[in-house]
Amino acid sequence: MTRRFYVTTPIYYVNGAPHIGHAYTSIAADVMARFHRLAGDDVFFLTGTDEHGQKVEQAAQVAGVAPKEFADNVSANFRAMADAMAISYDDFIRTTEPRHIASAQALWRKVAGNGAIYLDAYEGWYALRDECFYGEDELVDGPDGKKVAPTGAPVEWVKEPSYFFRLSDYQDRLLALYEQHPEFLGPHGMRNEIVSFVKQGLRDLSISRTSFKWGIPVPGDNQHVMYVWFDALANYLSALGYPDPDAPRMAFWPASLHLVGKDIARFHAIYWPAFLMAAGIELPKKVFANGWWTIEGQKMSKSLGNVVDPRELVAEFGLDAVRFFVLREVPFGGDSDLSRKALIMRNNVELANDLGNLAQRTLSLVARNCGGILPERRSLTEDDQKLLGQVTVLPQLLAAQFERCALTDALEDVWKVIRACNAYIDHQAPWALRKTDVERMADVLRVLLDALRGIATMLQPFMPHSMARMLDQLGVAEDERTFAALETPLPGGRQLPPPQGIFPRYVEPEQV
Ligand code: ME8
Repeated sequence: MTRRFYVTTPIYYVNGAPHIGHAYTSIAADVMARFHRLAGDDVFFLTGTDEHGQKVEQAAQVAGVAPKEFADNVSANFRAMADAMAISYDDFIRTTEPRHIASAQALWRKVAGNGAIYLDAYEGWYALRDECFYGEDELVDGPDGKKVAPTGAPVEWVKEPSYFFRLSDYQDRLLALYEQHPEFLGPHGMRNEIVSFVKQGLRDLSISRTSFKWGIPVPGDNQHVMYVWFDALANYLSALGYPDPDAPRMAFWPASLHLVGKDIARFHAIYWPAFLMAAGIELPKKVFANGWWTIEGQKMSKSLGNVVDPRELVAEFGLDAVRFFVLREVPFGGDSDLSRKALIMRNNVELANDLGNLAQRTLSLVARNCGGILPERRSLTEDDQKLLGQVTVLPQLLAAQFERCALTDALEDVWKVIRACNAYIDHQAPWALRKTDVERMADVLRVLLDALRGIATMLQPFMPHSMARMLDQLGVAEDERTFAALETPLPGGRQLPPPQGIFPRYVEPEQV
């Protein structure tokens, strides 16, 4: 039976331009989506933009345009960024779309119908930058002696009528969820953080605002717009066609994985399951939080002028080198630093040298000594079997790594095989066999070509364009690129195209 895999990115606020942080989560989600497609699963991959709320309203005001027009422009920019990064989303949801508005309102009615919403008045701290309410006890001292949010965001005292969600009723059920399903929330450190936060006690949550208008009207009370997080989280259901039970995409619910940044784990691991419990809707299988990027050791910020547009990096280094770097540099889930030096090093050592050279050496030997024809697979020596054995287990090994969102470990597993191939080619020395034993030379090259096919197949989710080129050069047809297809060796005798370098070494312009 085909398994379904539904993966989401956060929907990004349209208050500013997309940067490498947004691209990061989207790339990781894309790698997961592509991996599951190649594994034969039925995949639905959702991304989009979060367009309501006071933060967006204010950004539009500053720009001097109407919020919808402002949102249209920035949302288009996010979509262009996703396209430039080869994000293979199946749908791009915008929270200003009628389908989303209707769906978020239906979710509200359902939660309210089950008695989990009541009208009262909110009085307390609100951080606009985080679009988040904070308790007095959560505030910390800011640089100028003023209290700020734990994230450093300024807070203001808000007092207005508000609908409340009975979050406090869900404390025990949430704790039971984390306890019974340890896989629901990762990485481990984040899980501990959320568990101890919930254990401290949950207050009911203000879920509507009256002091501004840029939001989805609360059903039955036009004075209120929904709190932007109630609106935003509903996107994961609205894109599937909720509340229509016959909408074909509803079969993808519950989501397999909500990939988010660590800044918004709280909303996804506490509020979202509580809203769903209140609505009587099945819970997502997993929420995983990625770590935070700094730039050359510094926090990314407009005032420091160090905000990196991923498209600029792509123009300089190439798309796949950037996709590879962000997932390779630091174990997925941890914080990472984007430094030019590290990016160039990864590109030159691991892509150009370890993998690119291996392919180039093998393919040029085949071109020069075998007429560019894929040799037959014949009997294998112990060394051959050992190497190919390492390749054969890759799909299974990587499936287990992906299951725990260990994307960096998955890359390391592939790199172990690449290093083994490099040791094998040096040890077997097919260039020397050319003079002494042509048949053995062909066998060695065939083993290397098979290993490279396995490697390139498994790396497709990470580096789709360059691995497609590598598979072209290895004579692997489009329909032979799934993980299952690896079980069938290619027939010998295929004419391979002339080899071409895939990963150029990067040389700093001043050194040229
Ligand atoms: O929070 N490092 O949107 P947002 C790593 N609209 N990831 C980063 C990053 C960085 N420096 N900066 C941003 C919102 N991100 C809400 C989400 S979902 C229902 C609503 C990534 O535009 C990371 O995934 O502030 C983070 O969670 C997300 O962008 C925040 O995007």
